Amino acid sequence: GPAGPGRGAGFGAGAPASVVGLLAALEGVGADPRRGGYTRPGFGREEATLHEWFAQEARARGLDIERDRNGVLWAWWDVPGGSRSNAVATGSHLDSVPGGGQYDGPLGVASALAAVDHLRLRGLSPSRPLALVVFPEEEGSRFGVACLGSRLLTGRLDPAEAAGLRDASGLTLAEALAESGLDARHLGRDQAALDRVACFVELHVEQGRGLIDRDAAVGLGSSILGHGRWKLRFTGQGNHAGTTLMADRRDPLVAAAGAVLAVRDAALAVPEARATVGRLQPLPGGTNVIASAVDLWIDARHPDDEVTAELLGSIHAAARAAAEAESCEAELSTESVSPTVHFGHALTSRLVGALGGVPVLATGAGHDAGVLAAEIPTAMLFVRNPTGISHSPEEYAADEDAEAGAVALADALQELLLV
Ligand code: HGY
Ligand code: MN
Ligand code: MN
Ligand code: MN
Repeated sequence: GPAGPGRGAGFGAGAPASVVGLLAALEGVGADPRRGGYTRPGFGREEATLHEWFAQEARARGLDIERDRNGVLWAWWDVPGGSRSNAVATGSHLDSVPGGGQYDGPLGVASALAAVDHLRLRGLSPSRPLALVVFPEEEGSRFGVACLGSRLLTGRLDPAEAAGLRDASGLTLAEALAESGLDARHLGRDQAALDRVACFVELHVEQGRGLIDRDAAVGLGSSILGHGRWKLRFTGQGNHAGTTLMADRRDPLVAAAGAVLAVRDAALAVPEARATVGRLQPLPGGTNVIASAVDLWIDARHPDDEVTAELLGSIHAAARAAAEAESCEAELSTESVSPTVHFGHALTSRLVGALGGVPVLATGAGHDAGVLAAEIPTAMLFVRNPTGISHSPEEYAADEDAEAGAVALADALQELLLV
């Protein structure tokens, strides 16, 4: 059978690794001196460093590491002499948004490693295998598609289209994969990988105030808010800032400014809707240059996917009007859309029991668990974030809550592994 507890970071002999100790090992990787926080784009060299850290911690626990054709990492605690089927899986991601927090993603991965230590110390000998899973590029910060790794694994994205996705520097996904020894021609739905897994649990730092309001350290997820991303490109006439009279201008940045306010107003008009422009890129971006084009990206979310579609309709109409007012053009394209997900009641209610009755709450953030939910019974565990802030260096989980989360994950996995 697998070796005893490994020698992971923050790890005394015979004690489970502390989640905080494991996270400390990632400290500094992708640290962002300009904005604070961490910038850890998916795929490519940066994420390979993070995945190598995970592989070392997994091997230190005697887990058998494999990387599938889409770059998803699987670390197996096999049943001695058993096959890799009917497995319980748990995990999350290690990439981040630009200037992101320390917990979004890594907390789920570190807690999975610590949960293995807890289960070993409890003397658990599972009757079915456990797989720790790390999904690449969950944030879609590099290639624009949210949950890119889990979408590729489940075939939710055409592999040829994916291979051609480019990051801001022009690097294609195919080139990024090649940097870490993967071949883009093998991308695509991996039925064999999916067939081995019977259920999936993702632990994640809460990215809202639900657990603060309930005064609870840990909770389970009920649903994931549907969300999508669209790109708006405004084109006008690039020109000289000094020689071009105001009346002679076709300034796409002025049109884009109108669109940003229209996005906010459209969401305000629809109860429960959220819409954000967090990224706007004037081209060429010179102080004394009237932009020739402007790209901006919209993140819009609503519990009802049809309402989200209508919301985008009104945003598109407003963008065209803003463009017309400046004699510019506007073009909208879809980057990725994720429908609202309601987690299966059976698995979640079983875990509510196993955890002694924790709150069950909705999340407004997307997760790989949301993509997998279309394939297998899936549940989410949330750990309190006393700031309620995420996708920001201010994202936080208190040490004792992080450790409580790992214990809760161990309890959930024990419940599932012993049948
Ligand atoms: O964008 C999201 O909702 C997730 O944090 N990736
Ligand atoms: Mn995130
Ligand atoms: Mn996340
Ligand atoms: Mn000049």
